[in-house]
Amino acid sequence: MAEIRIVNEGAAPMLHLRDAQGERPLPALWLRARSPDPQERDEVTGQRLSNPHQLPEDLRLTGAQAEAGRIRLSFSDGHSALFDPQELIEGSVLDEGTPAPRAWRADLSPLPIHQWPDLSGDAALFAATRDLIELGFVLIHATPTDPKAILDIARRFGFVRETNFGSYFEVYSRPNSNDLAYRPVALGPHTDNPYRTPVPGLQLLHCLQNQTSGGLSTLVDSLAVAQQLQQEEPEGFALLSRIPVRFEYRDATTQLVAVKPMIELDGMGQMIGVHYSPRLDDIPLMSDADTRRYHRARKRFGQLFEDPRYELRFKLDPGQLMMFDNNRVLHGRTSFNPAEGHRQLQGCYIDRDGPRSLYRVLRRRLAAQ
Ligand SMILES: O=C(O)CCC(=O)C(=O)O
Repeated sequence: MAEIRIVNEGAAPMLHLRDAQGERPLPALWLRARSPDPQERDEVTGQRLSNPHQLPEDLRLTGAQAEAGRIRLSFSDGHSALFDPQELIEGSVLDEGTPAPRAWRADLSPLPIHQWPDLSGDAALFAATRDLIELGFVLIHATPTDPKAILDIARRFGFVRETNFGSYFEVYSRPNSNDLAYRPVALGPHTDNPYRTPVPGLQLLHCLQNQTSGGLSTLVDSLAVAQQLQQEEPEGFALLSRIPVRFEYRDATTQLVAVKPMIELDGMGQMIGVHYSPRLDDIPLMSDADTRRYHRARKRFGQLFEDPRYELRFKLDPGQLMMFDNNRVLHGRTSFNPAEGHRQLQGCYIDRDGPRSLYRVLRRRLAAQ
């Protein structure tokens, strides 16, 4: 359990944080920038009214006293305010306030299936957003199969991201279409639209008709696959997260190009996501030896993505929808025979931050009840 302690070392008062990492002093500049004083923060938005870079570099704490569960801090620039120790503890972690991802494989059980009629209630919607954030996908059953219902479902979770394909797109087999997704061929595991900046955050695929025996949907968690790759071949993982690749899409009216590594890491080396679409990527010109090294790494990555130990495979029936984090969970489908009957899906994208915002709002609302 973390705590804040006032420590008086000689004349210079200090505030210490003690948590799982040990005990350490809280810097005066860090504290002063967090001042909750109404002169410093707008009371409605909580946003800061001044620029912290204008604080003097030699700022010091000149006073620290406990006052009815809070702490009055005074600073060498003359500022003084009451601080809530709990807020300081919470602010000591740069946490997004959402659950950590849970990597999964083919044996994931139970599947995160939610019923559309239930999702008008806060508790069920909260459970669905939590699954979406932790597992990177949810399945929603009992949805209406009328065209454009997908937009209502998308809007329950966030804001629809319109693209050159429109606010939603149709996935059914048609000759001479502008994407292989619109032919009856199998689609290996991939992320959508790596050629965009930013890449669409979440994808919804909604089944309106499926009279074929093939066309099974597949999902693979790149987090589990990347963990395995990093363990087996740390150099291969490093190459895929360092070497940029060129992704391109073009048709008569659009030409989209983005250059980025297949594995995207944040500043702290944690995986943000993957961009993986072997029908769209071009690797850079490198030496023969580096090309072979890169080839080995991407080959192993691809083998793991296609390894049945990582893949969920199921049939989407009419009224069923899958929603997944397009930067984390790869999707695909098996081939199908259009002569067996119709297979019609609709797809759309929403930004990745929508369900995360919804999760925080619902958590607040449910806690207040
Ligand atoms: O037809 C499907 O089930 C999936 C289509 C697909 O992968 C896509 O539109 O990106």
